[in-house]
Amino acid sequence: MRASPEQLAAAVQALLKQSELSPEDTERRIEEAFDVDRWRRLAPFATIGGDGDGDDGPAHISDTDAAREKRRLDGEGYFRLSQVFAPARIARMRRIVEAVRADGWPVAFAFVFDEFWSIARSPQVASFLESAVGEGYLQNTVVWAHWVAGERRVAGWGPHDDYREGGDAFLSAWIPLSDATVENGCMFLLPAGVSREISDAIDTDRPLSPRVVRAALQDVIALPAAAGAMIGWRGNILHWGGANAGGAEPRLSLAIEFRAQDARTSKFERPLIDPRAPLPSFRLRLFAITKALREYTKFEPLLLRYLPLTERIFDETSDASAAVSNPPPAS
Ligand SMILES: O=C(O)CCC(=O)C(=O)O
Repeated sequence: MRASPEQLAAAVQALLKQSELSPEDTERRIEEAFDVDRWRRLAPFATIGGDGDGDDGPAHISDTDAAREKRRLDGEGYFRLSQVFAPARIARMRRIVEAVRADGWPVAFAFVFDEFWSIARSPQVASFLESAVGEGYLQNTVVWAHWVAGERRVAGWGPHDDYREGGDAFLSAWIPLSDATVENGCMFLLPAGVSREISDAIDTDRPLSPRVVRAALQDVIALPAAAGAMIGWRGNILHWGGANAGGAEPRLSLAIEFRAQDARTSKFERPLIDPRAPLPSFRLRLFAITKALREYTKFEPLLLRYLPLTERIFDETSDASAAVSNPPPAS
């Protein structure tokens, strides 16, 4: 007899529950998560409480590239900039992710380190972001680090959009820390215009006509991006991480989001931070990480293993979020 989909789903839930961290491990990790010196020892080549820039040299975007990609963003809803960040910086950030993972943490904990908050602050990157989101733009506290294992069929996140009604007041930036190739699951997307119809159909479970499916398949854009590039999209763009077709290298990347100064913001993305101010406090970083961990079990169910840990750190750091006063009006 075959198991029904419901039985399979229940079995998966039970297995996930069994793999949850034990209460003892949860307590130990909570203590470790708040221990700044422990993080510093884990990645002595990185900083917490510095500027995260080291002596790697600033990021670089030529005027020509910036103008071309701003046009692409305006027309198609996405941009792709190659060779933006200094290779030494990207290598350091990759080592941070590897160290965090090797110590048994979800890789999003890489965001305890300065490097992950300062990456988009150098003048030419800031200038591109300003052209895309407007003067006085802000960063929200939706952050993520991706590790897609180098094994056949392992895939990045499934198709979704980040903020459908965000318009020009929203921009996601995605920075590969290893080469993201068509073979190991680079990002794919549907350009503006096509995305909306498909996203609405996915949300409402509505079948699409073969004509729409055929057209959409031909419109898919693959975004291979070498380590140190920066790509991104508006909130209404349907995008996804591809499936690994047999590449042995894991795919590592990070994602951050930017908002227009006067944008109406959702509770999930608050508080917003000013990219011209000092880097966010350590507690606010833990808040942002655990806020994302709670939400993104929908993309990465294995994160359920950390749920008790996540909830506790999230609760204990909510004061850090409340301490940030946000200029944008609440929705
Ligand atoms: O890296 C991935 O697989 C998905 C990234 C993504 O969709 C996002 O950060 O919004």
